[in-house]
Amino acid sequence: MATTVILGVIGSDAHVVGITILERALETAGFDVVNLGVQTSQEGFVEAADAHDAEAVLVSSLYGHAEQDCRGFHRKITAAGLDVTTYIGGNLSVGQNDFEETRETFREMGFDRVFDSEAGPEAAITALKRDLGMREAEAERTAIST
Ligand code: B12
Repeated sequence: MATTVILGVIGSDAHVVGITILERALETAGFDVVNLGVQTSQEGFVEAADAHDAEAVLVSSLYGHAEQDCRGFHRKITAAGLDVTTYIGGNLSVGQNDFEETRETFREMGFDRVFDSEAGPEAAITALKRDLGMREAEAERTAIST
């Protein structure tokens, strides 16, 4: 069985191009992707992760309000009894902040990994394979057989 990952853009954010590219790349790499699309609520991510028994939740945010949109997100994940790996990526703050500060902020909020907008799909795929303990061959076999 392929590994299921939930993908979506959080809050009121409507930037769709990034997650479309991520979705295709993740599928090509052998993941089962549930793409929730843009303007997804925290509850939407949590419910989808639960319903699909997902191993990872990938949150995208481009418009600069990620911190506000993600407040309390990990409390909801814990309250739902989920054990999922969480990543966030995109344009996570307004303006030209030092990204290390931004990374620290989102790590403290509970995200396992924080990616800047320079990080393409490959970075997420490599990290997922490492964090979920998947062997590359396993993911490739799945991609070929589906
Ligand atoms: C196109 C665009 C729009 C379009 C969106 C159309 C659509 N439906 O997608 C429109 C015109 C609607 C729009 C609106 C707005 N936008 Co706009 N938009 C852009 C623009 C020019 C390109 C975005 C894009 O498609 N990039 C191409 C994709 C491939 O790249 P990406 O989105 O960065 O995604 C990649 C990575 O970031 C990464 N990634 C993304 N998410 C994740 C998640 C994970 C887990 C991982 C690992 C990686 C990852 O992987 C992706 C694929 O490689 C950017 C500027 C820019 N050059 O980035 C501004 C930009 C994102 N927009 C911006 C703003 C401010 C807005 C508005 C608030 C403007 C306004 N005042 O109305 C609104 C918000 C509306 C809303 N509700 O979302 C700002 C955000 C500023 C900030 N964060 O500090 C930007 C950066 C422009 C700027 N320089 O000011 N926008």
